[in-house]
Amino acid sequence: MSAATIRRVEPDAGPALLTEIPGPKSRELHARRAAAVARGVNCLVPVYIDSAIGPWVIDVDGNRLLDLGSGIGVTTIGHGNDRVIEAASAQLRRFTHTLFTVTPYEGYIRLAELLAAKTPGDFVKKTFLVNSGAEAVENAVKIARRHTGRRAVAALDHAFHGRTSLTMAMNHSTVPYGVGFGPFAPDVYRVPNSYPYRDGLSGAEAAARTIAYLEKRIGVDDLAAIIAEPIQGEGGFLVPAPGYLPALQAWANERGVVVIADEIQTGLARTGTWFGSEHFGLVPDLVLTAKALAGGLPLAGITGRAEIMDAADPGGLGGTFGGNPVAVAAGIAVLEELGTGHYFAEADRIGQTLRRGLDELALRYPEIGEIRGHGAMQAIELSEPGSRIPLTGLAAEIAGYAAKRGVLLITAGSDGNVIRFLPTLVTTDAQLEFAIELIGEALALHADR
Ligand code: PLZ
Repeated sequence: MSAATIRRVEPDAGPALLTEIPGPKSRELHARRAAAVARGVNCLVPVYIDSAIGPWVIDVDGNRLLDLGSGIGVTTIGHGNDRVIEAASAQLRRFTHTLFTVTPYEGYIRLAELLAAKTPGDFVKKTFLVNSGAEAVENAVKIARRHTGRRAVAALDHAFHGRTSLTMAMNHSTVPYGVGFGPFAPDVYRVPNSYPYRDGLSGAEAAARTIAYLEKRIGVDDLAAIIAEPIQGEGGFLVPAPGYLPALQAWANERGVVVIADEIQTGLARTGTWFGSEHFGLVPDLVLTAKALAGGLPLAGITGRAEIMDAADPGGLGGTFGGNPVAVAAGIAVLEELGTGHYFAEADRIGQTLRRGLDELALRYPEIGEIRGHGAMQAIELSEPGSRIPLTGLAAEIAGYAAKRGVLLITAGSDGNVIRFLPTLVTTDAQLEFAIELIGEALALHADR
């Protein structure tokens, strides 16, 4: 089925399967992949994609699947958004590369202006553009170190910040992200986070615990920055207790420690606001964007207080492809599209629909320990009934069941026991309800066993 045909399907339509999942053509490609692609590159769903539009991906066997992961939160405004396609195509025809640090172009400046306007905080901001989330984290750390003259960086338990040498050392889970890849970057410390479902602490209590670690294990004199995802993504959509993030911020602000918000998964309308920080009253010094920023083209940004961003000397920041003109054109189009406003309401609607359906499911299945999130970033944590012990395996089982029925769901959680929803903001209620029904069926099958 072509993208043009898909555009005409009824808005509330469900998946349309022509073959079993994965189909014969996908299976053939999967065999070729095994021979050609490195084993360390994982594959969650061995379904090979031919085209994508709105909330749909269409595979090489002609199956139309509902994409509730958006490539881990990237195609937030939907696959194949017209404004993004037109902007990127036009730029593709004008020029594809000059290197902003050699001969610059306006788009980079325009995107920097837009990011300064939309990120939290009413102060003068500047931006630096790179290619990936991990690269944004790396550069935020570089800038914070140069600004403070201090060396240590604190990341939170259950954090995920990337796969480069520095960011690998910042992740909670060394398995699988770091195993065998050491030695790890020094001066990176992990400190306790706020995980209300498991620690039962209030925001103030959790912050006091984190601060005690910062003061004792690192020492303020050496601490350049603390980095936090407002809602921890790969860690399982951990929503911190109210007051936790502002308390950390207040502590850091008083001591000249740079506060970095990793908004790579939470940013850009995903949670119903421009940035996840807004739900928690967090005003970071530096905000990191990637994923949804350019609607699928590789682009990431570090945006923050001008005096911090300007700490690096001319030539200290750069990279061949950072702020690529085509990606930047797409980025501007995404921000303009989000500026139309209706996406924020859609994220709220999606959150409410998911909550309603999942709450109902939780009444029937005690394995659903907690439902949490904001807007179109929701998750369920699966625990042994009657306890908070992670139920490993079931999340993958549910995702596998849903995939066979044409719904792509992704898992998360340091223990792999979380199902996360990151739907495109053009997903309808009926489509979400269908997905929840499938989760119910998978849970019923599990209970029967
Ligand atoms: N910070 C909060 O979620 C990327 C990882 C996919 P890159 N998360 C998806 C995988 O298997 O590697 C992520 C994130 C947060 C940083 C990153 C890293 O962003 O663009 O993947 O480098």
